[in-house]
Amino acid sequence: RRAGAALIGDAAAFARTRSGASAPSWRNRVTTLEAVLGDITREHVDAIVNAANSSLLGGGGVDGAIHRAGGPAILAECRRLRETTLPQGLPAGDAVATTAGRLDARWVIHTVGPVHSRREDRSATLASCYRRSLAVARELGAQSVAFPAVSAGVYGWPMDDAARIAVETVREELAERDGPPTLVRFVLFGEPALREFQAALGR
Ligand code: AR6
Repeated sequence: RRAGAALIGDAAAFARTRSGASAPSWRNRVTTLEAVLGDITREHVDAIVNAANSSLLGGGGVDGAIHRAGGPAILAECRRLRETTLPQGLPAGDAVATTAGRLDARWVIHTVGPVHSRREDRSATLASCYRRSLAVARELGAQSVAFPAVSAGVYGWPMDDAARIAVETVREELAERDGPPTLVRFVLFGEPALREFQAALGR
């Protein structure tokens, strides 16, 4: 279940440590990035990312599973967000946190992926989902974050492309700054999705 792990961040410091130099505090400066097979609602992490829609009021796929498993407290907070700061809903590419209800996590970070289009390149919006979700996670102080394959279900994104954008964006974002999160885990439904994320992690 832990296949596909890769270390990023201060990889050079990590390599130096492994090759026998004195042990600096590289652990604080390295984030583990991994892809696993599973149901994201069963993850024990600080923040679980939800592939929501702009309404924030629930749906199918991973969104439906998160609301079912987490219970009504999540929807209640989403409704409050709609009544207060997000009357128009959450735009594609943005992210916002709520309680995780009964999930074994502290927060759910809701992000809205773009619907895939063959006519228009919306990859910047998909990348923004990962960037904004990590920014929200960092503001909360989340040490560990689990992502699903945003936009790769109902929203129609080809899995290879979705995986490449996810991995490249998270890598870039983590390399740009120190500190948490120290674990980013992609939790995938099915072997084909896992294979694409592992391939992207290996590049
Ligand atoms: N754990 C991990 N991955 C899952 C789970 C789960 N429990 N359930 C599904 N997936 P989707 P989208 C995978 O459709 O494409 C909703 O109705 C799934 O196999 O959930 O961003 C929202 O309300 C796929 O690989 O999200 C929106 O209206 C990936 O998660 C719309 O769908 C994403 O599939 C968002 O569509």
